[in-house]
Amino acid sequence: MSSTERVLITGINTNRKQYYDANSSIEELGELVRSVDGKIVAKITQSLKNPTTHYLGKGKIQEIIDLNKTLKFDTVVCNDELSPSQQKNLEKRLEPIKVIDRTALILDLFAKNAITKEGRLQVELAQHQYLLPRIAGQWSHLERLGGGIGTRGPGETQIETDRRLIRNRIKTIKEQIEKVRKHRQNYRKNRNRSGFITASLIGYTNAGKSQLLNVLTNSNIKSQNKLFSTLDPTTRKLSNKYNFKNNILLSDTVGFIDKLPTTLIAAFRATLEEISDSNVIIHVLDISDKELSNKYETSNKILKELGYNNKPTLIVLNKIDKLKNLDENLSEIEFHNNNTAYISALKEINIEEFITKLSYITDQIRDS
Ligand SMILES: Nc1nc2c(ncn2[C@@H]2O[C@H](COP(=O)(O)OP(=O)(O)OP(=O)(O)O)[C@@H](O)[C@H]2O)c(=O)[nH]1
Ligand SMILES: [Mg+2]
Repeated sequence: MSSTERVLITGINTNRKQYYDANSSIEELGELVRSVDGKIVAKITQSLKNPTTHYLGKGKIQEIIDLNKTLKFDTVVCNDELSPSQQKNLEKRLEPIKVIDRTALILDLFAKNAITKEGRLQVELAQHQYLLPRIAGQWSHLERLGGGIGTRGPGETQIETDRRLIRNRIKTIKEQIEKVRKHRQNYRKNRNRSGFITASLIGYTNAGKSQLLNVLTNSNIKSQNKLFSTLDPTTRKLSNKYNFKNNILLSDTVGFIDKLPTTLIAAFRATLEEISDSNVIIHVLDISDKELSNKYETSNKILKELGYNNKPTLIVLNKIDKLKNLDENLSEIEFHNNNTAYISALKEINIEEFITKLSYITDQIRDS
């Protein structure tokens, strides 16, 4: 997405039990659009029991077409992953406006932020896997030439050729990622042999994981008010100034989000294994976020899906500098005092207390 791209964001409220209410979810979609530098010009939501064959209802689609006459947007972004046919149907109605779904937007953001070769490979894999079932739609112009005898042949052949090329590319990328993965595994084995305890910083995107890593390890990783700033894992030794008894390595890695595309989780396995091999999980949360408890639940759900939910965990409630009092935002969640630290990574408040609580956990690991 380019910085001049004008975007209408849209979503449906299905009234089913969801981690987010529709409004917060659409606001987050807005954050995703801003993170790829798109300019939001309008927002439209609809209450529907289920998405239609066009994702939105007829009336809403007409509303969008009418709105476009004055607002002139280039792109409509939908807040769910569209099925290939929903995507095609909606595109046909809205032509020439481009239609993209939440998954494609997240993939775009990942592509923008991937720096290392490993990161790029993983994003490319996820992109191809997303594209494969959707490739037919891209040849729909041939169908519109009239369809039937004569047009079907070349179109189908081209689709098959495209699919074969994508499948080949997927195979090559998977082999390359597997090499990186083996290399990482060996590296971690050596590290564990040399007696390090390892801790992974995990949590919702934008919670302050990288900021905390920077403070604790005296580093300078990019930390910014955009979603998915970090894609590639970074591992550093805890700074000496903390006088920590145990040798500890901290890893920062990719953040979580509601409705995280499954293609991305699968593609980022090599990166996420950094978490699976660590002894401790440091779950970072933004205490000032009004969606705190939903985001906590979402992150826990993803951890569980990945199978990393039974590790010793320290909960970090970050950004306390933004609150007037500590109880302000905690009504819905109960945290155990022993494994919870209230800090500000940015203002470096209560870092010592955090270190004490982390020592408590690492001592137990050492002694077990
Ligand atoms: N006020 C305040 N802002 C903070 C604090 N910690 C981090 N931030 C800000 O929150 C934003 C996100 O911080 P990051 O460290 O990039 O967050 P992250 O969890 O690494 O995010 P991703 O890499 O995108 O998953 C940045 O603008 C930080 O400056 C804090 O303690 N207080
Ligand atoms: Mg980060």
